[in-house]
Amino acid sequence: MTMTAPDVHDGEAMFDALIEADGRIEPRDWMPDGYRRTLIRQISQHAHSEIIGMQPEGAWITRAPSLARKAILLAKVQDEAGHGLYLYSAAQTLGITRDEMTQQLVDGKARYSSIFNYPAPTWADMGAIGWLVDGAAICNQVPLCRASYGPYGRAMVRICKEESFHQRQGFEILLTLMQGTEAQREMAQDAVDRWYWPSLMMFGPPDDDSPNSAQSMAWNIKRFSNDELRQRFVSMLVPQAAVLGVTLPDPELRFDDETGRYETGEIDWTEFHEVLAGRGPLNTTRRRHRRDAHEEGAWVREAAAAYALKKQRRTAGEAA
Ligand code: BYC
Repeated sequence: MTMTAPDVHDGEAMFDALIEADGRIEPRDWMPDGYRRTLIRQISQHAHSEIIGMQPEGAWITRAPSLARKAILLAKVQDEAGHGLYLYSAAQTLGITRDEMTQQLVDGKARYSSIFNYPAPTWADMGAIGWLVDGAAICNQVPLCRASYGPYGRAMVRICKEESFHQRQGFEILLTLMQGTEAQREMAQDAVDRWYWPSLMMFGPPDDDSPNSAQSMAWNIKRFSNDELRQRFVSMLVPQAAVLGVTLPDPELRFDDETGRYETGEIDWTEFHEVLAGRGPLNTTRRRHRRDAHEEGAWVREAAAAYALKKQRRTAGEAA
């Protein structure tokens, strides 16, 4: 029997059929180069966002107002490290190494979410980050559990469960502050005022200015457009803001009975593009901090690699 090499066209037909049937693509399956590149871009950016996203909250662990608050915040930041690791692992199945991705981040060649370039000067920022930033993350990420690439979709399932705990802890911080003194209520409102608009920008540019959306939706990576998800997020926020007693800082925000949608004021896309271009309030600080931590942690990676090698040799010696 003669064996023939698998034909690229068979792989392509199989890929197309799987996408058409809303099936899952796995690491060893044939996939178009563009699909692989898109996933590496999105998953690595997502991983970097989780890792850089640890910084604003990490800085509050020692300043949390009680032991219980400290333990909760610590657990949340550890979850984010875990999310980064699942996502780096998912991206590695596509043929890029973790070292390459980290290098791209510290060299300023890789993106991470715009939201993490803003400062977190008060304890209320921990509440606003949880409520708004993790809230936006859930809206964006729940549909990603159904992303066509298996390792990404599966990683997202656990991430989303943890994100929903994060969102609730942020809501609870704000609720406690809003039931406190006048100064605490002002601090909560101020944090909401600062994080609201940047959280809307997390969903990416408007649909008519989103170069990647159409192809990513055709490949079942993205399930909804940037504007659709932003709209879902605003619909979720309005009743929650009423329970909290905070005002969303958009005087033009209103529900349109005809379209059944919330209309928001104009988002400042110039600010978004400035942040993406590296000129946000804290881009340099965030990236420098990550680079320093990477350099200072080199000895830990070397020690772990030496230990793994020693263990491997010992096991091989025992087996011989
Ligand atoms: N920030 O064509 P588009 C978290 C870029 S972490 C920066 O619409 P796409 C958390 C975009 O990359 C959650 N860049 O792109 C962690 C593209 O540039 P390139 C993070 C942005 O990919 C710790 C260009 O703009 N979540 O929750 O179809 C503590 C054009 O955009 C942003 C994810 O990463 C932005 N906001 O859609 C607390 C979700 N928006 O790459 C919380 C996964 C757009 O062509 N990612 N750009 O140079 C996605 O769902 C999609 O990548 C996006 C963008 C919706 C973000």
